Formats: sequence, structure tokens, C-alpha cells
Amino acid sequence: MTEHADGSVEVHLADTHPGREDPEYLRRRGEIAGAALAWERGSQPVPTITYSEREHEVWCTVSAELAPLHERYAHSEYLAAKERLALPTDHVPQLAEVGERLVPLTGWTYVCAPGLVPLRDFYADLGSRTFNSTQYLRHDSQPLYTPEPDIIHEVIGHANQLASPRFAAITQAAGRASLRLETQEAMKLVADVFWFSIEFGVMREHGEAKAYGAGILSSYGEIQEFGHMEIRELDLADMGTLNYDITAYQPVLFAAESLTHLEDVVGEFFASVDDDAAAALRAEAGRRGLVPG
Ligand code: TIH
Ligand code: FE2
Repeated sequence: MTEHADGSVEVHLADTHPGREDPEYLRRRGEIAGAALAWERGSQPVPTITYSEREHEVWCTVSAELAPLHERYAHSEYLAAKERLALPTDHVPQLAEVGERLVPLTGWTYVCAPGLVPLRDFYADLGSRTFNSTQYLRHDSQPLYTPEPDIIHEVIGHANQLASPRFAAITQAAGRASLRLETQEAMKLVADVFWFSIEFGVMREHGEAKAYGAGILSSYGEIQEFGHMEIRELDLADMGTLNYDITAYQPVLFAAESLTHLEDVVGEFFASVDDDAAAALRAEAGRRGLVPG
């Protein structure tokens, strides 16, 4: 992202991004990022974005495609939370509205982010039940999957999940853990466990692997494929050190046996991890030959 002297913002997209060659999309991305950059936390409400018909259309398409797939593949804890949050399916909601719905349920609020937020800042905010969210939409040529988080991922994936008090508590615990960690290695390990749980976690329910991870639940492409991936048992040393590509469907996933199992293993880990415990897990991964390259 480049901020020009005239206040305009230029967004740089990866070579593989479907909107890379679309000048109108790039202009719009700059405009929305600019609104977030100009926003000052605390002094003003999160900026309202006036979404175009084309953007509302993407939201409607993804909401409609996901509805039956959630019924089929999402864990019941997520489904119940989604029903309570009752987000609109016919237009893109404003982040302020997402927060207004979440606060009475679990106390989370949404703030706007121009793009990727530095890891430490993102996690520190999770510790106080504040979610940094992008406001732009994925490119309409590929609504089924986007290689970077957009408002569909942040809201349909995360906000629905955060409407569950139990997922909300695990997410906050990861945020609070970040405040205890001094080393970058420990922070990376926690973020990687988060990736394989809150972002891409699956959980057994009635003998089937169901999705509760926000990254699976916001992609109607990936949600139809995760059942065919390699599904391993929860394993903190493995989750915390396995390499992954954020721009592709995840070929390896980790399944909890139940929500209580997830809380006991991942929730307890976030609640107690410090630099020493993180180093010990990395050493364990090394002994077991897990750490790649
Ligand atoms: N791939 C997700 C989607 O299409 O909704 C978005 C992302 C989640 C995590 C990284 S990118
Ligand atoms: Fe996410």
C-alpha cells in the first residue's frame, strides 16, 4: 500500500490476485483503504462505506452460496451463533452494525483496518475483544475464494464465530497470550496454532469432521473441499510449526474431538503459554522431526 502526497492510496495486489488487472477494482480498494487510514480510533465512529451495487451483489452471492454449505459442513456451535447474530444477507453490513449486534452477545466490537494489521497490534486488540477488519470485498470474478481476508471473511467467518461465547473466549485468550510473549518466535508459534484452530479448525461432530474455522466458513470453494484434505489430530507442536500457504486451500487440517477438547488443548494453551512454553514446544517439534526446513 502506498500513500500519495495528495492523500490518495494505491493498493498493491499479489500476482495471483484476481482483481490485479481491474482498474476500477484497484481504484475502489484504494478508496476504502484510504477511509480506514484516515480514521482515528476513539475519536470517531468507524467510517461508513457506501457500497456499490456490484459490491452488494458479491455479498449476496456469497451469502446465498454459503447458506446450504454451512448447514451441511459447519459445526453446530457456529450455526447456532450465526443464527443469533442474524447478519443481513441482502446487503453488505457496516462494521458499526456488526459491533452493535455482537456487543450484547459476547462483547466484541469491530474496528476498520486498511489491510493486513501488524501481528502484535492485531493480537493485542483480540485481547480486549476488538477485531480489526478490512472493509473491501473480494473481486467479483472469483467470489468462491480470495487469497486475502476481505469483509466477507472477517464478518461471515469471524463475526459469526465470535457470536459464540466459547469461540469468543478462545480467541480472546490468544490475544491476551500475545501480551505475555516477548520473543518473535513465541508470537509466531501462537499465531500458527491460531491459524490451525480459529482460522482453519475442524471438529468432529456425530462422527463427521465439521468446520468451525473462519477461513473455511467464508469460502464456498474451500468449504466443499476440506473434507478431502489430510485431517490430523490436535497437536500443538505440529500446529505451531507446520508451514502453510495462506493463498491456497489448506491441505492439512487439525480436528478437535469436541468443543471441550478444543478448549482443553487450544484454549488452555492460549491461556497459559509464555516464551518458555513456546520454546519447549518448538524443541519438542524438533525432536519429533516436525519442524520443516
Ligand atoms: N480464503 C478466505 C476466503 O476466501 O474467504 C479468506 C482468507 C482467510 C485467511 C486467509 S485468506
Ligand atoms: Fe481470519
